[in-house]
Amino acid sequence: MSDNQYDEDIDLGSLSDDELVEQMHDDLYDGIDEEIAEGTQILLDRDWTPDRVLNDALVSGMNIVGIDFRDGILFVPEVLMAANAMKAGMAILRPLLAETGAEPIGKAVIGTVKGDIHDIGKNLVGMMWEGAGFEVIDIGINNPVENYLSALEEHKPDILGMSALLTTTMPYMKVVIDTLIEQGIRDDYIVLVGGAPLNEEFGIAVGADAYCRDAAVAVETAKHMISERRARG
Ligand code: B1M
Repeated sequence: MSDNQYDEDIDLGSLSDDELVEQMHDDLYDGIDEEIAEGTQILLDRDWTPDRVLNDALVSGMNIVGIDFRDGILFVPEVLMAANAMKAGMAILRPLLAETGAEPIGKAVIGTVKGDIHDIGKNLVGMMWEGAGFEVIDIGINNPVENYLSALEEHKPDILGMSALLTTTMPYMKVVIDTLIEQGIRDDYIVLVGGAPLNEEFGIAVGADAYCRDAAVAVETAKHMISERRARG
């Protein structure tokens, strides 16, 4: 999106607020983590509140990345770099946000199912959720149902996310959801599933609330389902 040769000469501190935010959107898109960290600090030094920096400079920039990822303009390596740049800004904001009591928009537990060690897609979904303002607890790979249950018990999230990349491991999602049903806690959570071999019919068949084709859809779906659930009371 931006011209890196030109960017090298930019003194971020000399930009107006609007120009700096626009530059940070470009830096997120280009995955330049040092500039995101510097821009974040400059906005804070200009008395921006942490949640304004998060929403106006970082989350809105990440939305642009998410849209271009969904539309096939950006690919996984670029999105991982953008997510890492986002994390550089988040690392500065996280303690300040906690201090000011700004609430995350929701909480999510995510993990790859038992027998499956693929984690790139799961990590991307977790990062994009974080970028959208969710608190994310990533329980890693190769998770038996007991791991999901203990993470749900401990963290009490709004959302349970499961990832599977193998046709041999994706049926395990049903084992997890059936166990939630048996324990009478299925409706306490929004269950979202994803991974390359899955599809919408599979999501319905295993009893998930939704199948998410990619990380951008996972963000849209999580936001939409949380606000629907809260509106219902
Ligand atoms: Co594996 N592997 N692999 N592999 N691997 C696949 C999945 C495979 C399709 C390759 C192939 O044969 N063409 C194939 C599966 C075939 C099948 O089941 N039908 C396969 C196989 C067979 C295997 C092994 C069995 C190989 C072997 O050992 N003989 C083995 C299994 C290991 C195991 O898990 N037990 C294996 C191992 C590995 C590596 C370790 C080498 C490595 C994983 C490294 C890692 O993850 N750290 C690996 C890789 C890299 C792949 C491919 C090439 C790439 C996967 C990937 O990261 N994609 C993959 C081929 C492919 O998919 N093209 C392949 C990028 C990632 C961003 O996309 O994960 O789809 P994806 O995530 C997307 C969406 O799916 C969605 O959003 C993400 C971002 O947009 N999404 C979610 C994912 N999870 C979500 C969760 C959500 C929501 C959305 O929750 C709400």
